[in-house]
Amino acid sequence: MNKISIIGAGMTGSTAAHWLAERDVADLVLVDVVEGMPQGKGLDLLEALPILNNDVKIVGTNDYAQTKNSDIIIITAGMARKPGMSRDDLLTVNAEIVGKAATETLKYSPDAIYIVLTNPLDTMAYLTMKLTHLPRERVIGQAGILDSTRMRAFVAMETGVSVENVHCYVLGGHGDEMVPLTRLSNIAGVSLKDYLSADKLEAVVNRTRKGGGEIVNLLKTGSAYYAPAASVAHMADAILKDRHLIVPCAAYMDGEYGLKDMFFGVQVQLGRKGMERIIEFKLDAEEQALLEKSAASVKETHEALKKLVKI
Ligand code: TXD
Repeated sequence: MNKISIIGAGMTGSTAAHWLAERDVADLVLVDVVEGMPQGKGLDLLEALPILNNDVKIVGTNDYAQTKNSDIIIITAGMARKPGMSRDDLLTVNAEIVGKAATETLKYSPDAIYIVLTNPLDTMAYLTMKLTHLPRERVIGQAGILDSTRMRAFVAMETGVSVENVHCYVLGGHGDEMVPLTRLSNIAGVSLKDYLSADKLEAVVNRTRKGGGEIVNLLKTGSAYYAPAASVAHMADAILKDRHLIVPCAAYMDGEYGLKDMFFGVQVQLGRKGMERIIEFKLDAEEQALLEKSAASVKETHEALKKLVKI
């Protein structure tokens, strides 16, 4: 059986375990610093499995040794955003937590593929790759699937069309400057630009960009976790089943779209080796300019990190 270890058994980590247990693809280990909590959540989830007719093993622990020989390490450890807090405010505190999670797990699972969720996402994925010295195929950030599924949900709500017919692509950094590609996004092959009025399209784009904040403001304590966790489960499933699935994820840029030495949301193909390749869209000048603006803001956070940590 495959093995996935999830570091951080908070809302997103434990919900990812829930979605993954339902998919029946791997044994699961939940790791957290809080004593008893990952054990309790793991046991609770395990006790649900007879109802699902599912024999995966689920363990909660405070001990990294239990993550030994994981195929995938998912990092969700860290602080969530509070109302009024930007993702970048989280940088200092989360860099320390993610750095430890990455280096500790690598000792026990030198062959694992890393999926990072902790915010600021692009920069935490960058930190993970720099600290572990893994090739870029094996460190991926989760953000684009989430931003795109949110956009798909909003378009489906707006048009009354099935979500199955709605295909949306959100590239760029996981922040307010993310780039929902309205020309390339489509409903059953018809560009959103042709399907929706300019006003409605703008409203969908704005709501997508602020999708995380909308949930934060409603919840008041903590941030979104159902859709983020479903997104990471989708990635892990595609990797373990070697599906060669093309989805937007944060990947290490080595010249794509003219960007270098940074993590950024692009279309990637996921398979058993991790990030198998990056697929570049042919962007028009306006789209490329938006992407570059988003890249500049991600780079700024990367630079802030480099002042804090020697990488
Ligand atoms: O799409 C995305 N990338 C995101 C990212 C979507 C949702 C959440 N996103 C980010 O993930 C969020 O901004 C945070 O940075 C993390 C975790 O969010 P979550 O909502 O799950 O926060 P919780 O519920 O507070 O859980 C965090 C857990 C909590 O149980 C802590 O005890 C634990 O992390 N934690 C640690 N675990 C292991 N090791 C260490 N050092 C540690 N420190 C805290």
